[in-house]
Amino acid sequence: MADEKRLFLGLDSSTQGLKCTIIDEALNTVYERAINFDRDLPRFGTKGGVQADGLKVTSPSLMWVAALDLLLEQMRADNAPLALVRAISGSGQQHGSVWLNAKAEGKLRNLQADQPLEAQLADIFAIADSPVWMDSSTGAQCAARERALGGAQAVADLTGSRAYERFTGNQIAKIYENQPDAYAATSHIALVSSFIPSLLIGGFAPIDASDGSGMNLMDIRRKTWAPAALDCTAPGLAAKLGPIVASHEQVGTLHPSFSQRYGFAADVQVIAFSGDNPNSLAGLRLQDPGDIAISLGTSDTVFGFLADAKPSASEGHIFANPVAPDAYMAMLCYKNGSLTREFIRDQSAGGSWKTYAQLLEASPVGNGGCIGFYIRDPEITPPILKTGIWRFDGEGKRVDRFEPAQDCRAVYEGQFLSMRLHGRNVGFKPHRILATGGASVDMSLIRVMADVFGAPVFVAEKSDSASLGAAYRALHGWCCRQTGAFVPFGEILRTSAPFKQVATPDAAAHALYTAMLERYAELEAKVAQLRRN
Ligand code: XUL
Repeated sequence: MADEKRLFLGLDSSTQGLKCTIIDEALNTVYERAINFDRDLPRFGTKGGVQADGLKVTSPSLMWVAALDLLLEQMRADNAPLALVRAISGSGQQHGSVWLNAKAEGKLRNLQADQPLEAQLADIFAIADSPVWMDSSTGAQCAARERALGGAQAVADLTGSRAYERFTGNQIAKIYENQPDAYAATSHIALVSSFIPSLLIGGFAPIDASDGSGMNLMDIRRKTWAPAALDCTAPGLAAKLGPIVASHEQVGTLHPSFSQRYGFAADVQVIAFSGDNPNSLAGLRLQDPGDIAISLGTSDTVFGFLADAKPSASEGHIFANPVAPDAYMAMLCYKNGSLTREFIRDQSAGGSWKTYAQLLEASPVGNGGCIGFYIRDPEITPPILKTGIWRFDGEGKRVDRFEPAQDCRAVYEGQFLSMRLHGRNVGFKPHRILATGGASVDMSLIRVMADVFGAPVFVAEKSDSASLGAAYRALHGWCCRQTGAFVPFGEILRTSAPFKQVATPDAAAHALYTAMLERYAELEAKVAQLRRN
């Protein structure tokens, strides 16, 4: 058995679906499969994987259980090499919370191989719908918790971020206030990233430090729950949250029912799962503070490796680093990502990306000074709750309309100018950008990215860095376990192929964007003011 192939499985539970990637020790992908919640599990009635009701956005918790059943069935039907999997890790959409009742622990422990998980676990939830990261309904709790903890900067210094609506501590405070009975009936609060491994190990898996950083509850330097943050949230919270572990740690062994039902080996290690953005940092192999990644998806995120943490009350997040326990990562998150780009494509380019690219090509770099803010969903960076479109001409005068080409260019340029502006404030000094996510195949978008930042852009061969990063982390955690000591993540990556460069910045275009940046900042501040109206 010693020379038998060893495989590592990464699962990615994103907003829209569940995906798996299996790699070998040389980091080759040997199997992939994905399911989409809306398409493959229509009985849960989600749109984009969620149920939205104004500022409140949730997903049915049981849908994630059903998704795991379905994905595993499909893997079995494909004859995926499950028997060779040595370790599993995973990604979850960040911040979402799963509320488990008193029955949950026993039901998880006693999982049976002859039934799907969904049939066994339908009644383990104290709250059926999990608040997810798109929820912005906790403004009152954010304000109250910031007051209790000494202000926004104090919360950022303690937890890595000021209080954000989607961060789990604020969500928990809201549930405690509005549904005290449900709170009392909750034995355990999991993140999406600790819930999926809980299903796998048949018990409550701990939260990892990197995803734990997205809760406004963890002391970002000590990587333990911050007592003051717990105290101003809800009573008895520490017991409901359980411990925090480093991201490379093993959280348990795969429950025997999975071996019986799907043919996994008997001793598969389950390594702590983490958030999708931390896993993307692993999947994109960011190890140098000059590297940043821009992930273009439903939400756009910008993140990079940082040696030290300088949390800011005005923008961005500092998380514990998922592959280097003493380091950090910084991240900016935008809610108006692909859906907003698609909205302008539909409005101004007849629904065609090809027409969009032609319109972009035909319009001048810098858009003749026209700048637009397209807030289709309440924005996170900078915080703008009031949705709307604000267009300014070259003189800074607000106008009602742009030409279609101006709208197309204004969306792309505005998104990257914002990332450059706010990225500078969290300490990014990019020499190299890795683009990832669905929209990273759009070369006209990538061109604008390279020119705005004045840095070359690379793409990973595969655009799903969260799932791949989870598989890398399964291998990493397994290696740490095998050697009995922390193994630097770079050693795991030694055999990885270099990323492909897809854009070189144009110096003249970059100079133009640099000149435009301060005007962009002023207009953005003006638009952000409207939040108070
Ligand atoms: C990050 C965030 C989103 C989700 C998307 O803070 O809220 O990027 O992680 O899954």
